Amino acid sequence: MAKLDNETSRTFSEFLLLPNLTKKDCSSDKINLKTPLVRFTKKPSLSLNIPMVSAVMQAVSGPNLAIALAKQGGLSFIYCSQPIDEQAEMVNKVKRFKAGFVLSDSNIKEDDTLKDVVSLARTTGHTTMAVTEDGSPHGKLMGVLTSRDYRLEKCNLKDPVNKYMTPFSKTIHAIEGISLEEANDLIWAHKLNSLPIIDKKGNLKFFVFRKDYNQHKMNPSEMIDDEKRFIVGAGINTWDYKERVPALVDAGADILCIDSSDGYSEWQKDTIQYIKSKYNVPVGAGNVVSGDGFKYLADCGADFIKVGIGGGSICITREQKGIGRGQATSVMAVAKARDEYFRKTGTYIPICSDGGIVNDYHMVLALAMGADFIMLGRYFARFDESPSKKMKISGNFVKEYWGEGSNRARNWQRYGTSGNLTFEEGVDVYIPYAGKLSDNVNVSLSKIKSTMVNLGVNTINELQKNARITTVSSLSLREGGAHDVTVRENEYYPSP
Ligand code: MZP
Repeated sequence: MAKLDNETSRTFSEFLLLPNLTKKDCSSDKINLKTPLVRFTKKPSLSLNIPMVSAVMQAVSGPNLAIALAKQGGLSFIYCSQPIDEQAEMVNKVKRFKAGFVLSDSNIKEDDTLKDVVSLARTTGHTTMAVTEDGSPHGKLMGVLTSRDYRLEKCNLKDPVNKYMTPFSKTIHAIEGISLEEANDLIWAHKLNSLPIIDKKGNLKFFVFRKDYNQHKMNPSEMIDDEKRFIVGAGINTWDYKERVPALVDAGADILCIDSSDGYSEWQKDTIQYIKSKYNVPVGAGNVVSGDGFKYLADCGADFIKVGIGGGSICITREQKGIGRGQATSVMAVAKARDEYFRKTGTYIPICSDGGIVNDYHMVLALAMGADFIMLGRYFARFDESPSKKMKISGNFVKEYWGEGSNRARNWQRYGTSGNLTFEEGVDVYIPYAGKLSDNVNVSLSKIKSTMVNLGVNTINELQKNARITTVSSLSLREGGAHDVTVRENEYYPSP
C-alpha cells in the first residue's frame, strides 16, 4: 500500500502574509533584493540583483529577453529545445551585446523614398536610421536620417532619402575600438542624439545613443560580468550534454540549468558530475518537490536546485500522469531540507521556485516560504522582448505561449522519450500582451518591496526568517478582492 503523506498539497493562493512591526527606518528605497544564485559556504560567488529568472522555454528565453532581463538585474536561461549551434549562437548574441553599443536595426538605402522611411519607422518604432550603401546593418555608411530631417506634411513621399539625410561627410562618427565612455563624451561635446561607430573601411558597426547613456544610469542593477557583458544562462538536458555543454561554454554561458520536469534521477547525477569533472561553470538542477529530492541533487553537486512539478500555467503533467505537488507546499518542504543541509554541512544551496506564479503577490510569498529566487514563464512570455508572436484576437493583443512538453515544442529529451511524444504534458495557448519587460518588472518589484516594508524586513534573507503566513479560507479569499460593490468599467484592474 502506498504511504500517505499527511501534508495537503497547497498552492500560493491559499496563503497570506501577516504584517510585522514596521520600524521607521524600513522603507522601499532601502530594500535590497540581491539573492544568491549558486552554492556557497562563506559568500556567494554569483548573485542575482533581483530574484527573478526566466523559464527555459522556447516561448520565453531568447536573446532579446535575456538582454532586457539582465538590464533589470535578473537572468535568463536560453532554451535548449533547439539545435546546439542555434542555442550557442543565442548565448553568444547576449555576450556580444555590448551594453551601449547597439546593432542598427533600422537601415535604408540612399535611393529609398520617404515613404519607405515612414513604413520602416512604423515597424521598428525608431526615428534614427542608418543610410548604408546596401541597406544592411553593416553596409558602408552613406549618412544618417532622423525624424528631425524631414517634415511629412511638407515633403514629397516620393523623394529619395539622400535629399534629406545628413551625408557621411557631415556626420560625426567614431572608429570601432572607441570605449563607451569616449563615445558618450563625443555625444555630449557635439550635442548629438546618436553616434555611428564604423570600421576602418567605413562600414557601419554600431550606434551609441544618448538615451542609452541615461538608461545605463537608470539601471544600476544590471547583471554584468567583469568585462561589462551581460550575464546569461543556458538550459541543458540529460541527453546530449556531452556535445551541448562544450558549445555553450565556448559561446560564453555563465551558468547552466538542467531542464527537466522530474530531476530526482540518476541521469541528473551523471550530467552534473560530467560538468563538474570537466568545466568550471556552475550548474543548477531539478525539478524536485521534496526534501529527499533536494538532498540527492545537493549531494550530486548541484549549484542551485529548482522546485516544482505540475504548477506551470501551461502544464498538464498532474492531470496526465498524476504526479506533482502544490507549489507552496513544495517550496516549504524543499526550503526546510535546504536549511537542514546548511546546518549540517555549512553549504548553502539556493532554491528556485519554478512555475505557478499567477499574481504578483505570489512572488513575495514564494520568497517568504524559502525560495531564494523564482523562475517565471507566463509572466515573461507576455512582454515585447519574448520570442513569441504578438497577435490581435477579438480586438485584444495577445502573445503565443506554449509548454515545453507540448507537441509544438517537441522537446523529447525533457520527457525522456527518444521518439514522438505519445501524449502531451503541456498546452499551446494565448496570453494577454503586457508591453515592455522593464515597466512590468518595476511594478512587480515595487509590490514585493512594499510587502517587505509591511513585514519590517530589508532583505530576502530577513523576509525568510521573519515572515509569518496564514492559510486562507475560500470566503476570506473572496473578501480580499473588490466585493459587494459594482466595479466601474476600466477603473479596476486585477493583477495579470
Ligand atoms: P509558468 O511561469 O508559466 O507558470 O511556469 C513556467 C514553468 O513551467 C517552466 O519554468 C517549466 O518548469 C514548466 N513547464 C514548461 N513547459 C511545461 C510543459 O509543457 C512545463 N508541461 O511544465
